[in-house]
Amino acid sequence: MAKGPALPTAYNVVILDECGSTNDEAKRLALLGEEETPDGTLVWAKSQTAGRGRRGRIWESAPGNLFFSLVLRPEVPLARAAELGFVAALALYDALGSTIAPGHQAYCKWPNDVLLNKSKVAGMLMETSGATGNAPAEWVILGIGVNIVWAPSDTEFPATCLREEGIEDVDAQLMLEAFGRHFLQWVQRWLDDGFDPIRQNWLWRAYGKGEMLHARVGSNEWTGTFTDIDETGALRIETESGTKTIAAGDVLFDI
Ligand code: BT5
Repeated sequence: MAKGPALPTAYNVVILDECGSTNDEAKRLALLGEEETPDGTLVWAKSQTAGRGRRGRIWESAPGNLFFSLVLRPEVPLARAAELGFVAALALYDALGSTIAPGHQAYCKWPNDVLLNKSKVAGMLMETSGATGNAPAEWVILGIGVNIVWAPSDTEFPATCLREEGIEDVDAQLMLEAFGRHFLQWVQRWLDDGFDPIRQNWLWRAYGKGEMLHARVGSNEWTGTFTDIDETGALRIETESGTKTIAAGDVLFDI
């Protein structure tokens, strides 16, 4: 039998040879309830045939890349669930830093992408159960894709993979193991000290701080200087007509 990933026991790992979307599989399991699918259930698929991005977009998924979804059951109001995206982005950043040789530059890009040498190497899709207000989330699913061996060439924001950057000795399993370790550390920091240290650490690794960006929300677009993220993780930009705070959207840079 092939050896599974060496992940801390906090994870309950489900390995699939193939699935449509690991987020859909994780959601199906989450709905079975906490006993069957506890906090920390991690669905890893070796290949994914219907990978999804945010807002119904497609996540192009080639075998050899990493696709997994974590089922989390944090005891925080649903409104704070978005903070977990920043926690996971820090873990991904550190997973890259701890597996690849020096000489590459990683960044966090708002809201939850991770860049390698200025191109998108990882994306994240977070989905939550429907409760609102101060009720705790029933479940939060964090779906993560990391391009290891292949990246699309026709994306609006440039994409890359480890192989394209000349990194040959890191595969999907090694990246998953590194993520698993770092995520536990960052989650603990979040549980102990709240969002502020996460926010500050994320900002320190952020792509394009102090630069002009274009933020798109539906059919609206704002241009301004990226100055900050607020205490909820919303993007802050300085536009000609003042400060604009954007809770969800897409950003493009001129740099
Ligand atoms: C994301 O969406 O970046 C979220 C990606 C989440 C993928 C994981 S894989 C495991 C889990 N199961 C799933 O079904 N999904 C999650 P967004 O920010 O909306 O970016 C999507 C856009 O990125 C697309 O419209 C393309 O322009 C571009 N794109 C598509 N595939 C890509 C890839 N492999 N690498 C880089 N960019 C890609």
